Amino acid sequence: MSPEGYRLALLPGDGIGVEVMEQARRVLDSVGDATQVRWTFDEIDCGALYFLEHGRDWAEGSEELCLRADAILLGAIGWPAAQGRGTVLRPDGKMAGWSAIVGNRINLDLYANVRPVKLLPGVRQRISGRLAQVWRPENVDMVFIRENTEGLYSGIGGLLAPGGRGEVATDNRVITRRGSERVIRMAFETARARSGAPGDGQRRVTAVVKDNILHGCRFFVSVLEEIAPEYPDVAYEIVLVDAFSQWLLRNPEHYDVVVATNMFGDIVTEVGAMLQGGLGLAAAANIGDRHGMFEPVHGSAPRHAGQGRANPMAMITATAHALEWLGTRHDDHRLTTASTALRGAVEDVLVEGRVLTYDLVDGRRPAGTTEVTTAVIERLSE
Ligand code: GGG
Repeated sequence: MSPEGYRLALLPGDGIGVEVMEQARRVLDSVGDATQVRWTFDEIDCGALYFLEHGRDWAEGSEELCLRADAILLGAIGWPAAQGRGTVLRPDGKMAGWSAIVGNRINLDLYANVRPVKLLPGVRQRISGRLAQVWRPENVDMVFIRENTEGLYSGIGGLLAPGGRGEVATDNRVITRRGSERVIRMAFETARARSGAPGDGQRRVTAVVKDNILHGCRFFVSVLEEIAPEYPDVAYEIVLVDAFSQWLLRNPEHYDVVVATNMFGDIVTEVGAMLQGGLGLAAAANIGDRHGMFEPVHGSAPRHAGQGRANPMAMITATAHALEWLGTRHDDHRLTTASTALRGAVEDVLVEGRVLTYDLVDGRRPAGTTEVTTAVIERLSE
């Protein structure tokens, strides 16, 4: 923090990322007015569409702006390739806009991707395309901690002998002791610190792996088994990712803190997002020891982009997480209080159920992105 307040790097990215980032900025302005906290925004154009225009992920100096920011907000990165399937790629085979998302995670050592999954009051899950009328599990309240800098997303690999009959594509999976230890430790610490408890009242860390097949997973499990005895008050279990995917839907109340390597974490957290009412509500925090980057779990949603209909609540909740993280880091109660108030304002709008985007209503006119944010800001200022 500088004497002028907090410096935030805003990375809107592509598609609806740009639309929801505008809403985050409105919310931050409102928090600033209410708390006298001063923000300095560095808004950085980036993403796949930026790449198509400029031949690079973002302008020179953007990496430094992220490095010096007190916190980073990210919208969404990625855009479909013009030739149909797949995403726009850079010449090195990485997704266009990579620097802003995976690059930032690696460069800023944002080693944990923390994704809370909580079914909030007033929210129904969408099943077979319709909002559920009957089934509503109680007490869906868990946190996923996904290793964020290595695994299958470390960017090591490529296409060998392209064009020939001997073509081989490889993606190397990197699992290190350091990378594993720090997310596993964070999982146990989170389980210990969390308020509320899973259905059976037992604090628990669930490790999601495929250790019957993969060396990296066996190693991850062995690291967990070394660390677990330091937390005798927290139970732990090791589950195979395939079995976990069905149990998560069958018995979501069982789960408390779930820890996973990078790609498994990416996939199972989207199942988690459905349990909390969809991607419009799911937020993620990329956390390291010195930096934090906060984003909605959803992507750029090209089908919905430019129509002003995207749900801004995931971005707003990510912003609340950023306020909480900043406030805790700088011992600034104005921000932790604002974070709680912001989460409360989102819940109020959900419970009231009048101003909701298309993903949360059936059979009546949905509200737009801006209207929902206005409703949240109004509750915030009450
Ligand atoms: N806001 C999430 C987002 O932009 N996702 C795009 C994406 O491809 N993410 C990969 C990842 O989260 O590892």
